[in-house]
Amino acid sequence: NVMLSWQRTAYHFQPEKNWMNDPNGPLFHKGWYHLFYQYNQESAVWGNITWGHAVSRDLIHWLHLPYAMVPDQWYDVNGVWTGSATILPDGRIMMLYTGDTHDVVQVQCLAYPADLSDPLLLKWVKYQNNPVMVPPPGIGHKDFRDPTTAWLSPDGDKWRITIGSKINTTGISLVYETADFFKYELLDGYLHEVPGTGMWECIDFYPISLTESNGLDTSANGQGIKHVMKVSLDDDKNDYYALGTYDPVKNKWTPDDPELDVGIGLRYDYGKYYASKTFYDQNKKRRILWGWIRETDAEALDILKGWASVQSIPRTVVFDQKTGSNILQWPVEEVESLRSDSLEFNAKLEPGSVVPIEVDSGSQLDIVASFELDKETFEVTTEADIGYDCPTSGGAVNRGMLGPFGIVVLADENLLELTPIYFYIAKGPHGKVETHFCADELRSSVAPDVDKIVYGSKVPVLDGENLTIRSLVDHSIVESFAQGGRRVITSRIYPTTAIGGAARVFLFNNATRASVNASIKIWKMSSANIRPFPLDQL
Ligand code: DQQ
Repeated sequence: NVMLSWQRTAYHFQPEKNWMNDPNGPLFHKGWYHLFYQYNQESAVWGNITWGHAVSRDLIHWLHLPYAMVPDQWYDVNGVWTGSATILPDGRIMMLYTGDTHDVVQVQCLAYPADLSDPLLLKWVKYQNNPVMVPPPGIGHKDFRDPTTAWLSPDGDKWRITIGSKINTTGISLVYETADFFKYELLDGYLHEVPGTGMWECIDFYPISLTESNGLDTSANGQGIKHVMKVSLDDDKNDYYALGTYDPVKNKWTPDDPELDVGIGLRYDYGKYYASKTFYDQNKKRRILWGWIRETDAEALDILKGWASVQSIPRTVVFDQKTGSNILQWPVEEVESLRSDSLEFNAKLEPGSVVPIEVDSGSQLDIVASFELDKETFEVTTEADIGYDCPTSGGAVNRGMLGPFGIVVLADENLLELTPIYFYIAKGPHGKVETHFCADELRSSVAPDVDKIVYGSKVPVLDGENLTIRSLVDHSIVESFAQGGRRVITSRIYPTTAIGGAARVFLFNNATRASVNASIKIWKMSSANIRPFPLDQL
């Protein structure tokens, strides 16, 4: 067990023990950020789902609080499942969540704080007439869950929410309208549907500004606004999103690009990341995204180590005005308060080079790296080899003309364990030069029974842009952002020797032809202060 204890993260949110999954009902209230989460009080596997609760002033340092809700009513005794908060104009907070009933039916329930003047919102009241929504005709009793934050209907006197479901293998989003959060009416039709995508879990639906860098309240709509729709696909356990337009009169959302429709196109994260949820932070006028980072080892190992899962560092979400076709995700600025002792390094990386960088706490780092093809290489980009796909192209050992090159993190001195995060430039099927962003976990651990996969996707790169990576390294988690957050890959890895002070960082260029000018800046990251609730307060 000692061998596994160092896997715990230093600045990612984790309960002290046991199982955690989806983030629930994030909100800002009276100076505190609140995070609720799916939690098993009893063990390190999924079950007995309760709402864990923690608060923070800055989204980085946390105070654990007593459970917000436990499965103690007929309508949620099989689990207090995922839900979302809505803050009403008069300051009231409405929390809608899914209850799994005593006879295993998914129903929607309402809860609210007992005392709004309490900044910690310690006590939650379940509405006496719960459930407030039950599966409508034609919807499976086990296919009706995860209500969203509400937004105002066009006439402004009612609220709408959407809930994921499926009909056969078509993923659908049902929309309900309510005036008071107690009584709900199912609207005709679906907000959206996509054949073949299966059950839609944890839908998120929110406006995004095309011109401003601030976030928008969930009810915003009109000129200069698009709507993001995100679904968590139960069938493949990934979070997919698409940009589109919301017509509140027709109650329809239409994707900008039908070929990149929700569930078949872009992902929030090409690594391990699921059941995510945004909220509008009225404190700093930004939209913040939370996501659940799952384990990728055997369940028996989770039981052995006594805990499972981590929450991502919260990310701000904005529209990418440069490409116009994706969002940008970026770690909240507060995470930079953990930075210290920076070092900078520049090097020309010739084909086949691996350059060690001297860091003394390689398991807790914030890394920013930038790569530029050397001028004479740039001239031959049109000769790049054809065809590349991170997951199937063999990882960082597979050499091509113009890739891979990038950084290596959580590596031991002898490179027995290492996780390369890299770019690879290749021509696509139509001869166009494309850039791929990958994370190679094939050699991330010598341990058996852990997933060893190469993750990644193509990333848009505009003329004149360098290739950039930001990686947050935290013991067994690496969150990597390419091109300012156009693509993200979260790695959940299990090194056994590349741990603590022994973890190293390298720059590498494994291309056969490209010379790359690299510059890297690395900060040491302090541990966040994540404290238990003081017992004398109970
Ligand atoms: N997790 C919850 C469900 C949700 C799923 C149950 C997604 O409400 O659909 O723990 O991970």
